[in-house]
Amino acid sequence: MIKFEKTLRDIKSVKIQGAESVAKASIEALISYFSKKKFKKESVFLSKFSSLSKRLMETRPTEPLLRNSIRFVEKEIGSEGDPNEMVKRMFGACRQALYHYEVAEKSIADIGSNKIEDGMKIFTHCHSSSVTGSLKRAKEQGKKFEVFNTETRPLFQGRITAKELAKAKIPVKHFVDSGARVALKECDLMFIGADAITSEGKVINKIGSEMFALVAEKYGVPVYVLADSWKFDPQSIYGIPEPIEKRSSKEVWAKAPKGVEILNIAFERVNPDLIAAIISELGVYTPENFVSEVRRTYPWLSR
Ligand code: RUB
Repeated sequence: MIKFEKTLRDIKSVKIQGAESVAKASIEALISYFSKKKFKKESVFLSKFSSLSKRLMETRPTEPLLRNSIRFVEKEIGSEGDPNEMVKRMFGACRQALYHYEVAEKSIADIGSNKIEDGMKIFTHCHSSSVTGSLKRAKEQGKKFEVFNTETRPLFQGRITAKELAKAKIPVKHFVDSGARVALKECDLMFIGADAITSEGKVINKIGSEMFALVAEKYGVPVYVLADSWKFDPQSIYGIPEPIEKRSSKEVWAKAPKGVEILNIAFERVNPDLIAAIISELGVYTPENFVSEVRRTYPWLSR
């Protein structure tokens, strides 16, 4: 119970951040919550599973990877049977989801690193484990390149990226967010992560992502989105917009004067026209082809 509540708190406060880490921590929290529980009635188990899942999904609204992972586990649990068999099926499905993240992470790192060549400068924004994974893989392959990254106000996730890269001995130049044009015009590639990908191929990622993609277009810098394919948002097929998380104004300005309204919008949509390709565990695809490929590979995601 304690681990479950702590995970909720850490996700809400963005101590656990990035779509992959949020989904992984949520699945681990479910495993931990149910690990020593026995149920006499299936309805009691199902209602507990559903209320805990709902609380996890509400922590970060812009996270289809988390929602899809929970749907995957729900599908495997089924709706009837011996409650303790259902719990076993839940554990099995949670382990499969964790395995999926591991395989996806490795494949994205391998494929993403193939885009990096000696002497390149790569721009990135915020902190994406999919992006840092590819950069670290390229470094392991002995490639010599440099990363330009943003600090990512207001929560400075860019510092997590910069620290991680420095630790991996990858040269990194850190810019204030408004220095992104100056940084991008020197770069050969832009790598960003994704929180959600819609049926129209729009990518939702940290606020600033489309602005930087527009700058990248001006300088002919191709934009690659590195993302686990389970970030596809099936609700978008039915025209339901992906919710865009708004966070507390206090993160931007703790004691703002009266009369100043602060809009702390956490994410934004990136137009598919600005994206060279989406790199997922399925391969390198244009946003349009990515959507066909993910729906073909995981039919349950669209149901
Ligand atoms: C993080 C962010 C990341 C994506 C992808 O925002 O926008 O680019 O989540 O990350 P926040 P990953 O810090 O608000 O969660 O590739 O690790 O899934």
